[in-house]
Amino acid sequence: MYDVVRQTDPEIAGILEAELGRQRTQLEMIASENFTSRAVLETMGSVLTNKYAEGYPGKRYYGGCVHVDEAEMLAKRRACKLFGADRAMVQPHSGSTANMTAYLAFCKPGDKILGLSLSHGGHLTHGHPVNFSGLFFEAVHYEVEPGHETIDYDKMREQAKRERPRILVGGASAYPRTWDYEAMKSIADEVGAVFIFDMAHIAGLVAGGVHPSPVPFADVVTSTTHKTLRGPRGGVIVCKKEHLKAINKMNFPGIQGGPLMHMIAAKAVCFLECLQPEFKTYAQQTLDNAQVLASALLDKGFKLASGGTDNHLLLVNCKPKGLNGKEMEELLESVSITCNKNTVPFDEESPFVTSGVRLGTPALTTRGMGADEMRKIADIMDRAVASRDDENALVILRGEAEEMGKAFPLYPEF
Ligand code: DSN
Repeated sequence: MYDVVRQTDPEIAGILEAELGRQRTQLEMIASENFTSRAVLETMGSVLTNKYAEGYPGKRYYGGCVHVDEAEMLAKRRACKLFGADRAMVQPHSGSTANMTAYLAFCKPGDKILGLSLSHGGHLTHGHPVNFSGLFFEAVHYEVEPGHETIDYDKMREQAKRERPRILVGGASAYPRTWDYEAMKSIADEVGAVFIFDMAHIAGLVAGGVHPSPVPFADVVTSTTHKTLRGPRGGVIVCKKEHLKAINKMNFPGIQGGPLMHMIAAKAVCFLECLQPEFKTYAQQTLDNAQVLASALLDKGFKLASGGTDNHLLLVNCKPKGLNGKEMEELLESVSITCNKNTVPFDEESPFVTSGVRLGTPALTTRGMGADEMRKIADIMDRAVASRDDENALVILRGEAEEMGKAFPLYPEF
């Protein structure tokens, strides 16, 4: 593997080999990560990277766009089919630029946006003060409720009526529950706001038909393509027909320059894969695995934000086990389980320490793992916590985790 790179740049080839080894060895439980197919990888590494194509299919600022036009049209058509959407725009380089495009298509700098607070599971681009969304706009936030740690839509309505935001944003990076899209649309309508839903985390579950879809309700839906969708790193927007013109214009020339045509073609491959019956099975298994993992962790005395999950991720409050999130992340890495520290609702620790970790099942489900492996992971976590000061015990647990990984080879043909 990487023979050509090795001839040109042995240092980078070494890094590629090492990262492939790490991905094969550790149990990947970062909820936003996944493993793409070889077809997606091959398309990303294709000659389409050489092409400039500012503009949109049929209306470019460069010649020679006949083939990239076909790729972009395929990606757009497939995204619409996959999500039952009127229109799709597949050029966003990332979820962040997709959100920036969506906001600026409807808002002017200084306008008000209302989204879920980052510390309650939201995302940086939903109005955090250090992000463009908090710098450009006047951002206000809703939160989850103490106790059940879910969103109260009556409170959201009251807040929206008080604040009169121009945009109501839904979606999250660490919220394990489903959303009431209908309530959010009626709140947005009542206060004259645009309803934008960022489904980056749950898009694959939505595509697989195992999670309710925001598409019939939201004016605009943004997403990344590399999380549960299992595609290339990038963004996508689907929207009602009447909004496409504003979305197109804001993405280019408003925000981005030349589209990444190799990534757009890889998005087309991803959407085709997601349209296959096997993807429904994958999405269901991702959900089932999260359920099994949640109940196995609860049985072992772990505390989960909101008491469980309706999607692919779990937010574990580590404090009852005597650790903070940073310590738990490090402990799990020492037994070859990769996850990320994460604030839990009403966290008293800083974002660099946190009280929790976020665990997700998409990547391990791609490797073929199921209920037995989820129970085994809960067991390894429990034993790791119990023997966290015993280096020998941790070495044994790391061996168990890595053995489990070996039974589900990753990119065996490389
Ligand atoms: N960084 C992503 C996540 O981990 O959820 C969101 O953009």
